[in-house]
Amino acid sequence: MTFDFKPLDPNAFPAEFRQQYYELGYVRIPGFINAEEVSLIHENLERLIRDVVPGLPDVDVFYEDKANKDSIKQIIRLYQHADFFEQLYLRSRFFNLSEFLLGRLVSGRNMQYFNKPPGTGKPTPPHQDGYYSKMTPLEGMTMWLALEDVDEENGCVRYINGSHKRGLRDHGATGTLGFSQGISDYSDEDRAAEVCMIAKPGDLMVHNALTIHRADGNLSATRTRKALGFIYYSARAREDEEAASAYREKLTRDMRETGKI
Ligand SMILES: O=C(O)CCC(=O)C(=O)O
Repeated sequence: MTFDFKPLDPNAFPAEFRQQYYELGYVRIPGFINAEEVSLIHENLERLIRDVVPGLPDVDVFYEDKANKDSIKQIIRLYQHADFFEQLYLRSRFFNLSEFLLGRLVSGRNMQYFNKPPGTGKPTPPHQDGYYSKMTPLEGMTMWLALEDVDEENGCVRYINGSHKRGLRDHGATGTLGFSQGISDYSDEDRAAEVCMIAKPGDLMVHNALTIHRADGNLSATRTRKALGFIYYSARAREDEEAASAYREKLTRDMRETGKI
């Protein structure tokens, strides 16, 4: 079994994808990859977790409980740890879709594995990815690929329609490993406006870097909640290197001091 990495012709994507992305701040694409491709991703993840993850630095893999190696919640820079994921990220129809949606040349910024282990998977605080990125202009997106059934019980991603049109909100410290900053004044009104992205394996959600989103913890005692995140920015966007490296250093220091990594 192989993954058909061949990028699709951008003209093969329907115009509605772009329209939804611009209007709502996200587009939901059921069945973006098929069941065989999902299985292949699972196989490659299992191999990576078995063979590569034990040797990764503590800033590239986060655990809900660092004493329990089965409690992985995030693997950062996935594409740097295995050729399969590099290809999936940078030479595939995911990359191609990002250029179609942005209408510009893009470059990859990060690819991550997200899990919420059963019972212990913590909530993802409300945030805007653009706050973390320190990029200008903020022409970016995250693709969130469900690798399992995702619903209210195991922590679906919740978006606020149109929130990408209202700029960056204030963020403050959350104490959550992997999502250290969250919207400080998240209100009942915000909660009432959320839309839960129930998903099946292979479904893709693509959100704008300004779209407000969050997820609950995993309340299930048995089900995991595995997903991949693909982050792309326009090729002309630049990182404020000073701000980004000060932010990363502080983050790493805080995570070490609080025993999270
Ligand atoms: O997986 C999650 O709970 C949240 C992921 C997320 O915030 C993102 O992909 O930007």
